[in-house]
Amino acid sequence: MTRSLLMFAVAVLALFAGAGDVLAQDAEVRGIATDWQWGFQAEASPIMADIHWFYDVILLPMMIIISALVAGLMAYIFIKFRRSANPEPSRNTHNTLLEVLWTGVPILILIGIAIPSLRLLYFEEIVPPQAELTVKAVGHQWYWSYEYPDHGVEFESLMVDEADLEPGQPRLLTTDTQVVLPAGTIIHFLVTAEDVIHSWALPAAGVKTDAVPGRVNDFWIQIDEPGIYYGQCSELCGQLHGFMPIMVDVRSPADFEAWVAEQQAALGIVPEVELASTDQD
Ligand SMILES: [Cu+2]
Repeated sequence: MTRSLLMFAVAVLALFAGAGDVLAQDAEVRGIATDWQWGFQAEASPIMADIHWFYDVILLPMMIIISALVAGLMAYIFIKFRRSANPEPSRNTHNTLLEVLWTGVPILILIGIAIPSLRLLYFEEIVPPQAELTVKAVGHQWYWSYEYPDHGVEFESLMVDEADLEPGQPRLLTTDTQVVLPAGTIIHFLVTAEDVIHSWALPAAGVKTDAVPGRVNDFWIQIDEPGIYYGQCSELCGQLHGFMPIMVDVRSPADFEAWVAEQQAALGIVPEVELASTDQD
């Protein structure tokens, strides 16, 4: 008996070890939904870490307790006060203590949710002053374009058709150019739209912001691990709404600088640093 239990444990461990190998091979893709996924994508930013905490520690336990309490009370009532066991029903219509309790307790529960919820909203909303880089996303029917005003870089990002995908590239999520961001850096992200309302969303980073024509919304994002993160337009924006994905490529700061230089060279932009040194000569 003990031996078969041991064998079972070893088999389960081997299964997990095997799953670990698969994950290790795909380590560069971090922000994507997986088969049989429960709950949120793994957190990739301080904001998503706080969202996880709010859900796992505050909301989910409360929901479980309330659901169990209500289900338990109903089961108790069904059994205790069924017609055969309780042929003469009570004529009571008021009970002051009970009424104060069932008003007061939900108010306390809501306050208990509101305090951490507002704290989280402020944390998401207020862009830290240490933001080192500004990136602007513009929604179009039906693709995104990006601008890096600090570097003069801008480009469009269109979905890759299913027929043109390379092995390992997910369908409906892969784009021809990627939003390249430096890892571990606080980035001020601006979002707007050219035609109709879109929404720029990246689940692993816990950000989703409407892109509204004539208005600039903003948020902050900080992703610590280099890798590929996927998102989608999250506002019904027309016929091809489902075909304007977001693909973010997070690289080390040095690789990001190299990418910027590459883009600037392709666009024929002289980097500001060089201009400054020419001025000094
Ligand atoms: Cu859209």
